[in-house]
Amino acid sequence: MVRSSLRTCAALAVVLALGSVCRGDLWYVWFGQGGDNLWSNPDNWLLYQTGENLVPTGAPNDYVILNGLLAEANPPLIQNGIDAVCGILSITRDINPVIPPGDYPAMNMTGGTLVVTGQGIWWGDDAGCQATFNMSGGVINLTGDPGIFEIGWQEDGSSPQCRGTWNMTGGAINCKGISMPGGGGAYGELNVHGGQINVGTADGGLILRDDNAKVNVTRGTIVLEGDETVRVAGYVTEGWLVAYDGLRDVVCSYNALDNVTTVTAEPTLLGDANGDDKVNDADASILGSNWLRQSGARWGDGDFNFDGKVNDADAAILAAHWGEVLAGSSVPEPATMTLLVGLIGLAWLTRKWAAPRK
Ligand SMILES: [Ca+2]
Ligand SMILES: [Ca+2]
Repeated sequence: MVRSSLRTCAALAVVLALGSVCRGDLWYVWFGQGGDNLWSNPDNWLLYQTGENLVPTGAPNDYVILNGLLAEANPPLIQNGIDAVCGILSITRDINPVIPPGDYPAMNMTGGTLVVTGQGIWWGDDAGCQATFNMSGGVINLTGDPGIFEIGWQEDGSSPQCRGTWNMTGGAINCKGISMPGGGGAYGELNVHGGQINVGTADGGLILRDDNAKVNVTRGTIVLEGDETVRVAGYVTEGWLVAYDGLRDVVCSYNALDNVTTVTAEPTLLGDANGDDKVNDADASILGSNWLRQSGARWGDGDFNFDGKVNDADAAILAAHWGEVLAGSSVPEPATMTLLVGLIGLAWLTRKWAAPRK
C-alpha cells in the first residue's frame, strides 16, 4: 500500500527528529494522504503519539503541525460546512525539523470556521519554514491564551530564513494580537486584499518589529481595538505597513464611539496598476509586460485579483474598468485600445470592446 508506506515513512521521520521534544500534549501532523485535502478527513492526519488517523480535537495544548512530509503537494483545506478546531496551528521547524528542502507548505481556507483554542497561530516558525496561507472566506477565531496571530518567528542569525506569508482575500480573523516577525531572524508578510482582521489588545495589539515585517493592505480592512493611530502612523513611517505595496496611502481613522482604529487603503480603481487614479494604456503596458506570469505577481504588476498570476482574469478586470478615472469615467481612446489588444491578444477582449460602452 503506497499510502500506508508513505505514512509510515513520514511518521518514522518525525519520531526520529522529535526525540525527546515535548512541548504539547498531542501532535496532529498533516500529511494530506486522504485524497481530498479536507481538514475534516481523518485520513489526512496522523496523531504522532499513537499513529492513528485522527482529526484534531481542539484541546488547547495540542499542536497541529502542517509541515508533514508531502504536505506541500496536498495542502489542507477548510471550506463551507467544515468547523475545524485546534490548540496551536503551526508550521514549525521547532517541533518538526523534517521539512524537505524546497518544500513550502500551504493551507487554504475558502469558508467554514477554525477555532484556535491554545496559544495561537505560529505561521512560519523557525529556520527554513516557508509557508503560505491563502484565505478567501470563513472565520478564524483565536480564543486561547494569549491567542496570538504570529507570522514568522526565527532566532536571529539562524538560517535559512523562515518566511511566513498570509494572503487574505475574504473572510474574517478575530485575534488578540498580531506579532510580526519574532525572534529577530524571520520574515513575515500579511496581505489584506479582502475581508477583515479584528485585533484585540489582550496580547499587545498589532506589533510590527522591524523591516522584516510587511503588512500590505489593499481592499481589506484591519480593525484595531482602542486608539492605535499613533502606533499605526509609526509603522507607516517605517514602511512596515503599506497600501498597495506603497503605491497608495494608508488610511487610518479612530472611532471614539466604538473605540476602534480602522486601517484601510485609500480608494483605488480596479485595473489601476500604477496608482495614478486612471485606468489606461500605462496600466495595459504594465499588464502586458507581465503577461502570463505564473507566480509572485503583485498589484503593481497587473495582478488585479491577487492570485499571484497575470492572465485573462486580470485583463478582464482591466477591460471592465478601462478609461475610468477616480472621480468619474471617460471614453477610452481608440489608439490605446488597439495597444491593449495588441499586448494581450485576446479575441474575446476585442469582441467586448466592439460593443459601445455605457
Ligand atoms: Ca493607472
Ligand atoms: Ca491575477
